[in-house]
Amino acid sequence: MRLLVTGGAGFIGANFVQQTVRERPDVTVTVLDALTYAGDRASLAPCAQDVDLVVGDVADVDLVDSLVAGCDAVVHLAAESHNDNSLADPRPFLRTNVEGTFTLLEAVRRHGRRFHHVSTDEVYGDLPLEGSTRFTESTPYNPSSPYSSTKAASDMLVRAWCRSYGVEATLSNCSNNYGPYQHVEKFIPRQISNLIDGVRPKLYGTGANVRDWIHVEDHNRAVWAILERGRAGRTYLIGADGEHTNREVVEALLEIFGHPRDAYDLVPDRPGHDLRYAIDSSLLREELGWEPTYRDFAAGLEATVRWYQDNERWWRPHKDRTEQRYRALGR
Ligand code: NAD
Ligand code: TDX
Repeated sequence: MRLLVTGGAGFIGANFVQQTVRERPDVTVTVLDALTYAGDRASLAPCAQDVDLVVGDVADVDLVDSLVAGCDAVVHLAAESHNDNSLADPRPFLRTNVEGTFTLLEAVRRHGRRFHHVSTDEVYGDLPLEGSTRFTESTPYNPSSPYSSTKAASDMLVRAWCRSYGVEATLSNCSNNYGPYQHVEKFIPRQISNLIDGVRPKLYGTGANVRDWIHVEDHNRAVWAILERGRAGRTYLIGADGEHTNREVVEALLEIFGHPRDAYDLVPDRPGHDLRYAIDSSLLREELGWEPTYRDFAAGLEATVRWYQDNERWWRPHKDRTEQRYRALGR
């Protein structure tokens, strides 16, 4: 199989490509990535010999057409992915997430290729902090931020291209990922790199918001299960029952570093901050037999801390600029 992976130099994409090269020698991988501030060639270093990296934009019609023509299937991960950035400047989110997905859909329609669209649980909005309701495939869309609204728009395009043009596409909406190669702007790597630098972790608001954490390798195994065995036109929710308040995550990190559990700072909240996400992944488990392998969040977190300690050369070049941006936001 000749696979085109968009966004393959980002966090989830680089893990997906590395895993694919390791576990599936029959698959040839081409990556299309614009290498924005979030993409890093170094994330593909362990498999650089086996992967063709094309530096370019998913909204570039001619480039996308020629790459799609030369592949059997596309896994689409390229996106502007950070909520805080989307609040500061939404424009790139429209271009990459909406126009980029449209450009890919038109190309797979022309060439009759299989398409998998990687999306987020944030398209469903948020859930109350109290209670045990969870998102399912039939929860109505209700996005809150510029980021999640552009992801919701891209999901709608995929659904419409399936129904109206018969494009053979699947969608997945996953909860918060953690693991190696995640940009230091995101919650867990920001706090780990702060702790390595002797800086106290920063919690938005009161730290009571809940996220449903899944290890990036479990997400990527689910994407492969859907690519191989998922039904065209279907949406699958991906989640590993990993709900924790942000405060609990920071306390666990402080414990790993041997600091008092309350050695964090509360900083001004994110505008429109979604309260709680939680995924019901029964469909994926029952229909495709997927199960997470990282069941112990504390152990997964500790392994992630070790990775950041051992790979400072990978994240250090991004740290100062990221913290400058947060300082400007007062966070
Ligand atoms: P990321 O920001 O780490 O990586 C995004 C990649 O896309 C980068 O390599 C970047 O260079 C590339 N890119 C951006 N704009 C591009 C463009 N116009 N053309 C080509 N490449 C471009 O993001 P991530 O966390 O790896 O997320 C990957 C996908 O998974 C996104 O679609 C995101 O919405 C989705 N997702 C992420 C999470 C999460 O917790 N991180 C959870 C669910 C879904
Ligand atoms: O310094 C921080 N302190 C803090 O309390 C940062 C950066 C974040 N937070 C909070 C905000 C969220 O409640 O931590 C939680 C996680 O924040 P992010 O890492 O920014 O993730 P989130 O906004 O939940 O979105 C993530 O999950 C869904 C990804 O960035 C998206 O791409 C994905 O779609």
